[in-house]
Amino acid sequence: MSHQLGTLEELPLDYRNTLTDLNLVPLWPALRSFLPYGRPTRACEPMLWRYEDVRPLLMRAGDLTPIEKAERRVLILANPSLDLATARATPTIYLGLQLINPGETAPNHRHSPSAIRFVVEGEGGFTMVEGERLPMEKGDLILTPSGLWHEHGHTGSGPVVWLDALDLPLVYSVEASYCIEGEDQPRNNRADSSQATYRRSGLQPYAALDRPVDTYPLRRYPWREVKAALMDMAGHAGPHDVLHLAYVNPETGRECLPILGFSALALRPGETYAPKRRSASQVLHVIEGEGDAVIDGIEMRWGESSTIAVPTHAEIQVRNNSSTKMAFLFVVDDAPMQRKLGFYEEF
Ligand code: 1HN
Repeated sequence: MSHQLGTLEELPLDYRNTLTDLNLVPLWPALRSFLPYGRPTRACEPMLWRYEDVRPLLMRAGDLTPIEKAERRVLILANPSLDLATARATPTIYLGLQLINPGETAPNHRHSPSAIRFVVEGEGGFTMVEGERLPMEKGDLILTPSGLWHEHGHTGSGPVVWLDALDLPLVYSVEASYCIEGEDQPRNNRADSSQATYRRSGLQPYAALDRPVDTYPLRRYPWREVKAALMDMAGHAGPHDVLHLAYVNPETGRECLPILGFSALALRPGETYAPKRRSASQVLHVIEGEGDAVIDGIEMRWGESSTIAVPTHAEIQVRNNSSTKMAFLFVVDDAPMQRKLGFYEEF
């Protein structure tokens, strides 16, 4: 039963002062705010960034700041409800839009947070991860897991932009975030594993059966393949089936990174996606299409390359406004962490 709990002010001042002197705090005045009934207290509010607002400023950063002075030329998508300086889109998810111009390189390093890149525009960009060259085409998902060397380059023409998502807020909050710089990685001209050894789902190199599971066997998920899989699914699904595919480790069938999870969602013309409330916080990034969303009562209009932050436990409705075209969204969430820790829920 919900009793009215005692407040700090009810306690004698000398008692409170003695507690403070001894670094002690009474729980009961704060208990309800630590454990509110039914739903968590959330500082995080829904937030939308439109690419047409960010792009000119990112291009200007390209003129203002040479890559050598930036290492990573990024504008962070910071949710103002979470304090801009803490670089969070949601409590666990860092987001940034990164620009690399032709001929530029972002030097080799590795760090404790895990990152992904989701390509927004341009051709000729690539990320090297532990010697594997991963080409970047619009919509491709590239993994740079915790502890793995990674550097970026651009051998094409015109700007290349991608969305970075990192579990940095979580790793930083447990005071475990750090980085090591390294020499350039040796170049090899082999095709990456998305084109060679892990080309089709359900198949893996035979030799992999006799060695321990590879934590990160596939580090690039080409959008061409993901889109084809969603369209094949649409062709066989009932009209009310949700077209939602998870990016997984092909050897385990489970999420491809430990903390953040990634998935792709297709909305048919006119379709509204109104999933159950989830305990995970999320980010929705528009790959193609346009529409509206209502997130915890906040209405927003999204278009190509818009990015939306969704708090934990949010009520969400996302609608494809086109009567003729499909819309495609890339989803980042912290459900893998919550599942591992045993508190992931849908309501
Ligand atoms: C990082 O390593 C990259 O490698 C981008 O491109 C953004 C933000 C915070 C910490 C590390 C990159 C990052 C980052």
